[in-house]
Amino acid sequence: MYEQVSHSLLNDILTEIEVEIKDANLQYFYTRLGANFYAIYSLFHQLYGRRDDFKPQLHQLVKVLIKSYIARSPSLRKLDLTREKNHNWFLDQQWVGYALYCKEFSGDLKGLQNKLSYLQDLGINVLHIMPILDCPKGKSDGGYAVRDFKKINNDVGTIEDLDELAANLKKRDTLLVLDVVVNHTSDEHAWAIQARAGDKKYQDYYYVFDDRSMPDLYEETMPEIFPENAPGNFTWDATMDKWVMTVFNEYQWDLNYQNPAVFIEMVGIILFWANHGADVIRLDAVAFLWKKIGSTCQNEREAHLILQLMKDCCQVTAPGVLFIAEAIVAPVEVIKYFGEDAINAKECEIAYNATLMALLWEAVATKKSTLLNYAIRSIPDKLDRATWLNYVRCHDDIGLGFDDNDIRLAGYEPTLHRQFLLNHYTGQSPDSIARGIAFGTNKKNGDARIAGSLASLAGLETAIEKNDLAAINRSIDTILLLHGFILAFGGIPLIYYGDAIGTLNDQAYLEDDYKKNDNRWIHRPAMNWQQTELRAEKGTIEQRIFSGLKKMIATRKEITAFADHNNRELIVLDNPHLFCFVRFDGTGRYPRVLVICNFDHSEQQLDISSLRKLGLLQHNSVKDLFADESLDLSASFINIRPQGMYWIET
Ligand code: OTU
Repeated sequence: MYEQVSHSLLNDILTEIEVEIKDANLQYFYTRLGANFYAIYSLFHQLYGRRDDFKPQLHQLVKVLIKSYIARSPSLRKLDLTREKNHNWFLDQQWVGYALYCKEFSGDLKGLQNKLSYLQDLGINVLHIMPILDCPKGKSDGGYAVRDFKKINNDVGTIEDLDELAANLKKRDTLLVLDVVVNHTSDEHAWAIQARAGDKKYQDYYYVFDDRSMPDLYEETMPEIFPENAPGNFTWDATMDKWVMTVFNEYQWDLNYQNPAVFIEMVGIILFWANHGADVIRLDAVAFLWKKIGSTCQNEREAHLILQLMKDCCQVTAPGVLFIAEAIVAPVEVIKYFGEDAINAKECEIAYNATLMALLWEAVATKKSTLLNYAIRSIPDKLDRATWLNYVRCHDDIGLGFDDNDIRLAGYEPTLHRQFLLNHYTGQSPDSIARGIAFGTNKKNGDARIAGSLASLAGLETAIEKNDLAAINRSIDTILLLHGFILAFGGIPLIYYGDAIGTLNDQAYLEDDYKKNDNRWIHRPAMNWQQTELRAEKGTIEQRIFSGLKKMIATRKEITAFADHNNRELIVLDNPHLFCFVRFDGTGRYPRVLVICNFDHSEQQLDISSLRKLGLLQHNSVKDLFADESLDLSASFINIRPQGMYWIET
């Protein structure tokens, strides 16, 4: 949009900057800057307009955008243009993700290159390497306490190693996902060190207070994120002689986005990694970006303005790069991280679907899809140009953050039901063989979350110990069912490292002084490469899971109806153990696919007539793409296998 005030300011800024910049090839940059500048100006003004230094700060921001564009390689600039032409490219069903810790997976970045064939064998083409930036040893929160945002951790390599890896991935048409931990820094970051030394400029990068009066006000309404390990949201710094806001661990200092300098620094860092080949940037803990007294300091409107502004800036310099919002919050809130609309108020193209993840575990525990059915309906429709990151496990805990109303609608009492799930997954109920542990128990309100590897939560560890073949089979079926679900539901499926070979809980963290206080390390083991070899040995657990998953992935990529275009319709069946939805292709050219899952351990009957009334399953023989076999529909019902998954062409 053209608007005089912002445009004439832009002209002033560019006239000054052009004196310094001789790059002639800025045509695409200028058209994008022109297109987005009014939005950038307005958002920056809403956030920082009252400050005396508003203009010089905006000037600095534009300079960062230009400089980052000049540093952007011709091949990445070309990729930006290609993606501009095909802007829905990431909604395609071909994308399948994998998240890993570099050190645990492959030792280092060089080693990771040797493991790409393993990932390709599985069908992976989106690789999320969890934070690899410089962190203090022992005070790293698994990489989420960054000391230097532009330096790779010595343990895993150098920036040249990353560049090489990024180039290798590009050749393989695999997307690279990197983290930018936008909400906080390590207390050993240069900014924190200068703040501690008394530098006012850098104290303003954080939330720093002389005494408890402000912290106490904040604490009245702020929940605790790590109540066991890091109670409270403020930490006393003896050197600085001040309190500093630390929502996560006490060594993770929250950045203060009320200071535009912080915003500009972080935009520079996002663009730095975009220029090192990241196709997608995962923005950590975005719900926390703005703190306000009297609120939970999560999901504040300004947090959204910051993300919109980050997106607008990134689109000027590196428009091909996508953002993932890591916001583990209620569905009505998480949906807002896509932005209000895809053109004027866009934020992140991708968001973690934590609600779906937790609901899937609920369905496994209850063997029913009742809550899943209610709660999925309360996840509002996403924007057209946005997609979910669907996952079963990740490096974090599982929070039981369902909506109380949905739990009640499903016929359960919320507190009791959460307790049931917690008991189930921590192996405390007699009929559960799941083996997780409670994470983040909050003694004040009784809340707790769940840690544990997918396979152990699915009962595999106990089943193997008991040498119970039937239970082993059920666990494998659970693992495949959960993955089948995220591959078919719509969105980018994200597989967690180790899960494709049924990796169990790892107790090694208890021997490590740096890890033993954070039991999420139980599901962050070193990848066992010997075990991966077993995937080639027929009949092994590893082979059954890996080949099952590999086949599902290959099949997903063939099914155009699995691309994510809001092309899903849920179908409610009478049978509470079954979950059913239809995926269709917007063009109507391709067959629809009816997805049916059975969460129960026994066979269930599906009445065909109810589906026929909906215009589905009209023929007497249909193809199940999942098992690659025909299904006979001449009877009035189909028998649905225990924990079975069907992708039926209809
Ligand atoms: C994220 O986590 C990371 O994924 C964690 O590994 C980090 O410890 C944390 O940020 C701090 O950097 O902030 O928006 O329930 O889901 O801490 C959600 C715990 C987060 C995590 C939560 C999450």
